[in-house]
Amino acid sequence: MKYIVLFGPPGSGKGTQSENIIEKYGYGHISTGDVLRAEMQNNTELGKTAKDFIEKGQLVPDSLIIDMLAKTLDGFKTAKGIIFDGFPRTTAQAVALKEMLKARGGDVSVMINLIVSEKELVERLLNRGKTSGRSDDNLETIQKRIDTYNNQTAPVIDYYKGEGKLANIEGIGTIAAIFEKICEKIEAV
Ligand code: B4P
Repeated sequence: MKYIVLFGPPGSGKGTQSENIIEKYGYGHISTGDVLRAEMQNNTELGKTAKDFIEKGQLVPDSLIIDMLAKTLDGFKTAKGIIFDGFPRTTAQAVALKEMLKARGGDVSVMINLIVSEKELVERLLNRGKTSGRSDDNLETIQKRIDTYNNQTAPVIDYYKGEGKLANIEGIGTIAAIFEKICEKIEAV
């Protein structure tokens, strides 16, 4: 089974490109952001806790995310591949993912890192905010999310570089052109 980590700052196109990957390859999809938003919508205990962090542009604590991911992963035993969208977001999450996959006899196949300038990220997210209804798509929270990414999430790049799994992709251009580059990386592993 291929395990693909789709990585990048907020607004880099992880969710957008995940949809294309699912359509072309039929892979299972785990988006920690989508799962958290569903929990928030259903007003569960996890959702209530997550809301406080998400609205401040902060990460939800590792222990909650890792638990949630382990449960979701069990639902994909027969998939040809799995895309991790928005996970891992800390080095501790990356280490936990390695352990979870090892227990299943697997490992991350490739980590695709979408590189997008901060100016473009802010523009995209403000634009998405006009229709998304997401409480974190406003200028103040977007800036905090980008800071959180730089401080806590960007170190994950070095982790996968060390594992020999890093594949950088320029994330600016048409969605179709970026998708083509992503496919090349997926098919190479
Ligand atoms: P996520 O749901 O993962 O969302 P994201 O990073 O904001 O967006 P993504 O990169 O998927 O952008 P998209 O494709 O939509 O996270 C939300 C929050 O949940 C986090 O801030 C955090 O608090 C919490 N969370 C999630 N996972 C966590 C974890 N593992 N640990 C702790 N906390 C966690 O693209 C954005 C916009 O750009 C769209 O409007 C799209 O149409 C547009 N776009 C995409 N590609 C484009 C292109 N090539 N050109 C022009 N526009 C493009």
